[in-house]
Amino acid sequence: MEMDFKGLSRDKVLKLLKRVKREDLTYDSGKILGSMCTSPHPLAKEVFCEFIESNLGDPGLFKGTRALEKDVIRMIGELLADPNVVGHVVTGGTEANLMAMRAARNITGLAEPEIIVPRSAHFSFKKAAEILRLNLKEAALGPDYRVDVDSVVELLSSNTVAIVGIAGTTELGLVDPIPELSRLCEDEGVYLHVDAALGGFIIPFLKEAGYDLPDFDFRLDGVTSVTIDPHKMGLAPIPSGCIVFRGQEYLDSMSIETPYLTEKQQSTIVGTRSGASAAATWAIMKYMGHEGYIRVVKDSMRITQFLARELKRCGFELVTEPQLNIVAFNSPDMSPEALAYELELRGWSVSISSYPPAVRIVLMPHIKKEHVKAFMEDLTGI
Ligand code: 0PR
Repeated sequence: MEMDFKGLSRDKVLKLLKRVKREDLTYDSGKILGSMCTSPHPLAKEVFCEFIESNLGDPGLFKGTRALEKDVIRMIGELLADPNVVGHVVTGGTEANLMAMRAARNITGLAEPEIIVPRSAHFSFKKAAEILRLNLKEAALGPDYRVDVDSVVELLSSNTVAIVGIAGTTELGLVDPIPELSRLCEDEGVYLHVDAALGGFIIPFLKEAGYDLPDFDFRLDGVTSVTIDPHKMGLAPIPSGCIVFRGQEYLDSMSIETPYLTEKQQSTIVGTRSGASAAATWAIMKYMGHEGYIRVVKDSMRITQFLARELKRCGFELVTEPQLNIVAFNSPDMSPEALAYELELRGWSVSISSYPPAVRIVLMPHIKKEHVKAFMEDLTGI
């Protein structure tokens, strides 16, 4: 559609949009089974609109919002066992991982920097490697699809600027052996970044609820930085990711002078950036409290276990027992692609994992038991 010379009426614009929006899937329908995002909480949406004009790229103009961002980072730090962390509310896990790799590279200042990431790492590390000119080395996974620490040791060299561990892998939702990686990084004096984009708003609350999960955060002395995304299980609106570092020197290592702005240094990749996300994230964290998030993650795990049990009962094979809220499975007589295609014809949007190939279901809070039952009916029908 071209832009008209004379503007349309408000009603006309909204009517046109309504028609287009019908083509979008909605989380409420329960049909989105392959997404790590979900409907933001209504309070978070309200606060987001309230702060819509706030720009954290020029924080001196928005001192209130800047204070909210600092509060969010402190709350995230407390969740990750170090309230003194420094960091920012950024656009999501990709920008957070990019900032971590940039800090690791800058602080070591090596001429031919290399990073070691698990084979299961999110593709944002490939973007980081390309943009920052890092040599990316992929560590093998063990038979349990978690990173094989021996393989990390083999790849380690005098050019290594960072090792990455994942707390909640994108495809299978598994937690790497972060305590072992932390010991290794302490011994070798190497930067350890933990990508907890998914797991960061899940693992601490499941642990509080009594689940047995490994440490992945600043309790471990070797951990230097953590990515954690409120716009996944944190129920915040997109875009909201957080990057936190153990000390100010990491932010300083990548700060750029911004002479004519109200704050003279900037470490984020993005310049003009949403203050609305920081405010909405603040609001939802204060509103939910530990108790609220514990309820959300326990509910998601209950639905995850229900789906896993149903799949096994109906003869499907799970790739692994789910550790967080992702179930990956295969049918004994159909490829994941063929199955995903048949499911799509019935309105279900699932995704397919690459290693190993399987149908992958992410059980976010918009997926209720009745959706899983309806899904199982269609699946067994196929
Ligand atoms: N780290 C991990 C472990 C991730 O899983 C993801 C995203 C990122 C980093 C990057 O985060 P941003 O996408 O916020 O930059 N994982 C999901 C994925 O790629 C993102 C996603 C969300 C995909 C919703 C689809 C979707 O509908 O699968």
